[in-house]
Amino acid sequence: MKDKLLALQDEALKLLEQADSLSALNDLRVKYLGKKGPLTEILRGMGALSAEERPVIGQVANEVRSAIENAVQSKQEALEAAETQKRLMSETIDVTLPGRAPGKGAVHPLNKVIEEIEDIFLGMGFKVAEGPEVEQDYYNFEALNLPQNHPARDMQDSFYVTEEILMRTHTSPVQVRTMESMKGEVPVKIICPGRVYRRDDDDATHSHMFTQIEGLVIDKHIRMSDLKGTLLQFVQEMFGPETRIRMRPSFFPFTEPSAEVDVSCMMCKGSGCRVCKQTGWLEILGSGMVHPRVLEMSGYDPKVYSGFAFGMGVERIAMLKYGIDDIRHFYTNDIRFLKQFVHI
Ligand code: 2U9
Repeated sequence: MKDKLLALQDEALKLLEQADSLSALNDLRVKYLGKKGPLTEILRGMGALSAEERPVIGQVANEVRSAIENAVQSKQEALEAAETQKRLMSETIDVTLPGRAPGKGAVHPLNKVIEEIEDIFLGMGFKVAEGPEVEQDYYNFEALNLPQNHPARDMQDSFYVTEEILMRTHTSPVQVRTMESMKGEVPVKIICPGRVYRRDDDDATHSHMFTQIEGLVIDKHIRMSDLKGTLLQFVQEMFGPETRIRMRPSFFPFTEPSAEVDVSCMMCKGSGCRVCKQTGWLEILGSGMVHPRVLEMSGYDPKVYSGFAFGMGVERIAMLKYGIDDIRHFYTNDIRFLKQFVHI
């Protein structure tokens, strides 16, 4: 029986040595050490042995089992190491290959111009205020001296949501809300950037949605010269120190007196060109002294306080500054258009 066991050991160790994969190794393990294997069978048959033989054979059987188990274990480690080595070899990466750069995003040209305008006014002590795009009729019209049936409401055909709610037609309601929340405190010195909506037919220079920046200053002794000085400072920072402005009388229901503000053409410096239609001037701002009724309605006594206000269309300014010929470029997100403004 001892010889049988030793022969079994020799056979198993030889086959184990030749095993060339983990699955072949597992098959051998099951074959020699499994419940149905020859070793188990021999151990089961030990009951038939004499009392002297049993411990001797038992010990040999255990030694054979250990030898086979050890051989399986070391072969398994060797095969696993070989497999890891093979995988590492096939997975080598070339660290000298140039990397793939991820595409970089950039700020939209319209947002760049908004930020530029905000920075100029922040430098003059203004704060930025924002408000809802879906607005109440009161804040959009009523509080700005545009009562029901006022003819000026026809000037700005609007998108109504209900009879009382509409898409704001200008950012002026933000100023009204700010005045209301300041409860008569001064100074009010804010600019209000944001999207506005008007029922216009879209073309190269008109859009039913566009971006405005409006400003409002209220304090004691605010005069037209404060308005003019503020806007001159703004256009010189925006378009260059040689830029001039001129004011022409105009009308807005919320300002009195009102003025259109022209800037000297930044293309030809005022000598006349295609952009300024040979006039030397470009119309870019509306402005005026806040109407006493507007001050009063939002809690400021017009006998004590006065203020100025102005408004501009951001797309128009961006178009002039960068020579963009169609307002719709700002909204269609054509990557060929947007890429031209990555480095401005
Ligand atoms: C309050 C009081 C007064 C805001 C003003 C303008 C003149 C103006 C236009 C410029 C081009 C709009 O984008 S545009 O079409 N804006 O001409 N806006 S004064 O006046 C206000 C606002 C709020 C409480």
